[in-house]
Amino acid sequence: MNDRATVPTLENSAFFMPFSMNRQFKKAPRLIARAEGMHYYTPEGRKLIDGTSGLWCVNAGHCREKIVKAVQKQVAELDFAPAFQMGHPLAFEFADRIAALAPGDLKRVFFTNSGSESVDTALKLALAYHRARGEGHRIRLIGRERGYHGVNFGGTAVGGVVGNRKIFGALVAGVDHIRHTHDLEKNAFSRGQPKHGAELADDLERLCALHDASTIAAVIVEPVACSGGVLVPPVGYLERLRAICDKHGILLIFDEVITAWGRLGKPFGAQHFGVLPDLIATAKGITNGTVPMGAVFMRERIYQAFMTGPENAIEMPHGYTYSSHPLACAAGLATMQVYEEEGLLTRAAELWPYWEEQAHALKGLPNVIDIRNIGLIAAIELAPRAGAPGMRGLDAHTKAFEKGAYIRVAGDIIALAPPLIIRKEEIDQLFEIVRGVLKTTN
Ligand code: PXG
Ligand code: PLP
Repeated sequence: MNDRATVPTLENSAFFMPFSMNRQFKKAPRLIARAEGMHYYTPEGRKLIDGTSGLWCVNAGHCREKIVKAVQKQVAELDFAPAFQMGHPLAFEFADRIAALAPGDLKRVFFTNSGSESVDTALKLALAYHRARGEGHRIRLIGRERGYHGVNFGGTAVGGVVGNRKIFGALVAGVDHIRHTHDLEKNAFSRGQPKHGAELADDLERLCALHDASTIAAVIVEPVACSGGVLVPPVGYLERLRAICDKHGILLIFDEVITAWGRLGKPFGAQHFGVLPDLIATAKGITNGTVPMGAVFMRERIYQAFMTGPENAIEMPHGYTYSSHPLACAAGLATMQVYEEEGLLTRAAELWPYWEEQAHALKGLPNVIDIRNIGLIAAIELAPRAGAPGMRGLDAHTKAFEKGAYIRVAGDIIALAPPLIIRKEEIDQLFEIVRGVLKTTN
């Protein structure tokens, strides 16, 4: 036996890292050991500004005392409680607390443990809702090109990032996609919502004509497609999608796993855009990323459609062992308290103009072909290297880590979405590092 087989090292570690370049990483790891507020710290103690809120989830900043304490207290008091045919008080309290923040009559809440589970739950609710009302012929689910809806089968199927789909077979039957909204020729360097492209929503009419609208159960879109490269919806686009869904009796699902919990300056993206969907999938910032949790919000008529049979029947044969986990509910309640006390769910609206200015000041740096922004999100799109798409983005990611910033890249697109507690000086620092990265990335 050689030493490598018996002595575990990072390079031969058992850990199959998710969405990662395993072999490359294990040879040259980028480890994080500790976090506080706006920053991560490496094991050697190097400080990194967190430019993407972990994975778009740590909206109140890291290791917030109130949330830490709430989780510590909860784990010692009630570690786990079954949620099927049983309950614990925090689950009801937390559902009511977040329902109060939700738009319109999206006041009923189904708990999950992640964005992927929220998406698949929303899709199942949509199908079951139509069936409960005698429209079981509505079996199709429509996503959008470049959309990201997590990694479970339903979400992968409605998702539109080719690389995330192509190796997983036929996925789910009855799925189709509308066109994405990215159009650099017309909309490059837009500030906020781009002007051109509302008519791209009419692509849904094409699918209604092709499949017949009566076969379509739901359309799912991210109000802002974040993972797929920060694609901001054109002015009027979401309104038009809503109108087409209404015309044909199709449910509209907003996947707000990233856009909810203050990212666009309102609790939910739907409130920022003034468009009311029928279901909203959330996760991430719901617990500030501390304990895994997701939640699906639905309109009253959807909930009521399930409350019609005999009272001694299970209305929704769906749920997870860890739905409404006590630690997640405790973390979530403390998170909402921090959001409220510090005004974080509306802070992105205040920072927006400054954030926008600093982001667009990068125009003119080498290889920058677009800069776009909305709420406390910005993307810098780089021209791909000839024959090596994604490599320039990867270099930028590594260089940023060396220069003191943690950022995400999607191919050659740098995505920034820092914790909502960020101060103006820290916005300057973050963009200064990105500027240095762009100047030295050829
Ligand atoms: N829907 C949307 C819109 C998301 O952004 C999911 C569903 C899935 O959530 P879970 O919790 O199952 O991962 C997401 C997740 C990135 C990045 O850097 C984005 C996500 C996850 C990891 C990385 O773009 N989004
Ligand atoms: N697989 C098996 C064998 C199970 O017993 C369960 C849950 O009881 C699951 C999968 C689903 O796990 P979860 O509820 O954590 O999603």
